Order: sequence, then C-alpha cells, then structure tokens
Amino acid sequence: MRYDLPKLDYAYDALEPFIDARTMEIHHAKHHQAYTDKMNAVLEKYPKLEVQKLETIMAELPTIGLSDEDQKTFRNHGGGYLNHALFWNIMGPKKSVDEALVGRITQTFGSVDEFKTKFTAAAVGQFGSGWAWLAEDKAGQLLVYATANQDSPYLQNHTPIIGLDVWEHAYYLTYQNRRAEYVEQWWHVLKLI
Ligand code: MN3
Repeated sequence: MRYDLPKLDYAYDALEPFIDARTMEIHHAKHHQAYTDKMNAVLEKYPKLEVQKLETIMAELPTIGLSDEDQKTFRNHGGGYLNHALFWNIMGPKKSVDEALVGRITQTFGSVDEFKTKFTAAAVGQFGSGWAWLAEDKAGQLLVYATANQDSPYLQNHTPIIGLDVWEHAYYLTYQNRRAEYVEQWWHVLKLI
C-alpha cells in the first residue's frame, strides 16, 4: 500500500506570524512529500509488511526483515513521514487543550512551565538537525529528549506525544539562525497545551 502525504486541516498561512506560509508550504508539499515517496519505495519491496503498522515496523526495524540499506532508508524517511504527520496534527491556529495531557505533564514535571523549560533545553541543545520530543514509554512514563535527524521515538518503543522539528528547513526563512526564538514562538501554535 502506498501512503499519501497527510493533508493539513489548516491553511499554510494559518500559523503566521509564528510559522510563515512559505515555510509551511515547502515543508509540507516538498519535504514531507519526499519522505513519503522514499518510504513508499522501500515498503513496495516488502509486500509482507503491508499488514504492519508503520509504528510497528519502526519499533522492530532491526528484526522485521529489511536489508541493512532499507533499514537505513526507512529509519530516515519512515521517520520523516511519521514525525511530520504528528507535527502537523499537534499544531493549529486555535488552542485545543488536552486537559488530561496537561494533568500528566503537571504530575510528571511539576508544572507546564517546568515541562516547557526542559523541552526547550532539549530542542535548543540538539546539535544539528533533529527533533525534541515529549514521549511515553511502555510503562506510561513521560519523557523529554531530543533525537538526531529523523529518528523516531518508536525506534526505542516510545510513543511520541509532542514533537518539535528543529531542522533549519522548519524555521530558517523567518528565524534564520535563531533557533531559540523559533522554539519560544512555537508554543503559540502548539494547540495541545
Ligand atoms: Mn521537517
């Protein structure tokens, strides 16, 4: 089965001024499309995997039957596909606060502000391209960390809940080298908390 580029449920300019329309358009229509196409090209070689969820393939990547080269491609492009699909979904022009999540964050980190401080440090501290995450492990524990490139939390059997893309393509047109400013402004478009 071929996966389609997920549709956004808001316009490219809906997140302005925090994320500009041109960045959104290139990021979605070009970058995410490329991850989708390259992931599909790998999956087409393994018809048996058609019944598996992408998350499962990612979690079981070393043992699920892909060649070493295809594991690498799936890690990067399957990761890119999943990471961006989550990213578009957790953002929006209007808040849609998940009270249960806010409760769990408060319980784990002390307060939403303390969580933001920790998450921001992970996002700003990631050297080079990558993502900052709020993820959940198999025991239901919330964790904050960063990953390089398009590495997905599913690789370590974690479920991502909040992900922030800190590749330069996500912010360069508006923020240039000022990643910390991008991260600070991004909280305005994260709709969940
Ligand atoms: Mn990206």
